[in-house]
Amino acid sequence: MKIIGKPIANMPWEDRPQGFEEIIWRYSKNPIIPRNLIKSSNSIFNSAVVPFKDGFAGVFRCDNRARQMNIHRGFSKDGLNWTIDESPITFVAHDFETLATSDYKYDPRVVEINGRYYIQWCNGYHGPTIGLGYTDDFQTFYQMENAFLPFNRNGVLFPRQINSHYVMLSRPSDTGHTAFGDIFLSQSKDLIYWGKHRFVLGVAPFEDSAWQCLKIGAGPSPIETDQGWLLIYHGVLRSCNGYHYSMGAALLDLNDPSKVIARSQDYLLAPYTDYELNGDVSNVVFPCAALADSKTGKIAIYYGAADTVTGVAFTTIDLIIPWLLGNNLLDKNK
Ligand code: BMA
Repeated sequence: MKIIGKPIANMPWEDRPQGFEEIIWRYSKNPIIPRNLIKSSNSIFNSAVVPFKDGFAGVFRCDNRARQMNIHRGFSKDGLNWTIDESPITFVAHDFETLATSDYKYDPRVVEINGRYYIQWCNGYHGPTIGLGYTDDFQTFYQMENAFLPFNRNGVLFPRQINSHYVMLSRPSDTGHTAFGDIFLSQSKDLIYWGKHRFVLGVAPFEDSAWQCLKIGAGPSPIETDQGWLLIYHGVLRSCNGYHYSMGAALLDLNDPSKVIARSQDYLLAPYTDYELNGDVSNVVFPCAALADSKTGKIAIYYGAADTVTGVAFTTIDLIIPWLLGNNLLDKNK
């Protein structure tokens, strides 16, 4: 099984602990980013990273001590130790027509497409919708038009065009703590006008897979593999004590990613550790980025924990794909 894409020279990594049988394991020094890494922050979580030059760059969700939500730039040599700017990213308008307003920005994703780094985030514009911007150098950042009307969250671009279209996943929602939500796909020739909307993945029946029965949303930019697009996503369970956020995986058709080949019945990772169980919002793991090394098949998933800190978990393509195909919810429903 193969990851299709560039090799990552200094891939962040830690071997699976001896005797540990699970297909995913947390970094032993988690959380890699404490809530107060910068002076102004209340919490740093749900953040995205990308290989950049001889190391890594990232866009981090930093909620400040007025509990305003914004996104900040960061750099790292090894993908594990980060420096993050004290001030939020300032965007300039992509063109004179662009409406570059944001009441807030949160839950960023970053993906490189043909040498340009595209940032997607939840943008406050008369309610949450999908903000879109780009940078070529992580110095100057441009904001484009919002991709969709409010209300929408979890906008996630694929790392290349498919059939000559940019492709974005999103999760139409409402103004608040949306108690519903499925994943849709939209296409664009120019990253401005979006259409050809298709349903991709819905919530699962409670009795089959309760961790993803209330709402779901795409996580990192999908990883291209020889088996299909590997999508890591979050799913939500409503318990008697509030929402629980876990992560799972799906495999989408390479040529038509609205077609689902497999989705995991079991969760991949759920809140187990203290920093996932306890924080500003308890019981949350929320993936927003993955580094995938085509040379070794190693995958590092970056996720927000309890809406407070950021952690990393590791797996490999040879572990996750067989697990997914052997644990396919779609087979159970045949
Ligand atoms: C979602 C988003 C995420 C957050 C999660 C858990 O609706 O707001 O940013 O991590 O809730 O609170």
